[in-house]
Amino acid sequence: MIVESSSKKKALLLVDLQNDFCPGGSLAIAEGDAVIPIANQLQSYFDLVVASKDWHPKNHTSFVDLWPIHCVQHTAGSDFHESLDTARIDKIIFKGMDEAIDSYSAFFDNEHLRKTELDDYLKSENVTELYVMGLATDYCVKYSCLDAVKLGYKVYLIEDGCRGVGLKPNDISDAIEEMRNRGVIVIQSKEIR
Ligand code: VGL
Ligand code: ZN
Repeated sequence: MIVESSSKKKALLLVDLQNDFCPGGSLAIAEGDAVIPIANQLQSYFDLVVASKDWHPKNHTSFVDLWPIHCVQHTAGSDFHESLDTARIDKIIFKGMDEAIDSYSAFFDNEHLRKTELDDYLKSENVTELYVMGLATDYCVKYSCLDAVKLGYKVYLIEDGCRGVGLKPNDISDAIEEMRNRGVIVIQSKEIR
């Protein structure tokens, strides 16, 4: 007998739940900290919990004219939010370390030149379903979800577990629509039990 389904795992990906993206941080996202209790509450429903960290060198290219200085390696701004329960996190994925290339997705840099450990790690753990939440909806969450679909995962976006930057008024709703159009299943945290 082939017991295939029992080996398929579900993972929760917590995207960039770091101080600089929360109120008081240098790239503060409105209500960014409101998703932390959701992250804490959901972790026990998953076989694996993975968290990404935006992890920039201090001379990162994105600080030149795109973003304020944020998530510099080994600074308080790049730490996880203090209320985040980190005890169940199985793996931390660092991204954005190349001075010259930004990395919104937790899987690849923005030029798709380098892969992080995330895909190999999830595949080695037989993860087939990836549930994604975090910061920011219209950047790192979106690109992580789109890459995950391309890499063959069944991808769920936990909508209320995300907050966005919203440089333009429609950016957040457009991001959700784009994810949905590319096969991401949009759900609410209360549907996970
Ligand atoms: C992010 C802008 C710059 C994100 C990271 O985590 O969504 N956004 N760096
Ligand atoms: Zn960044």
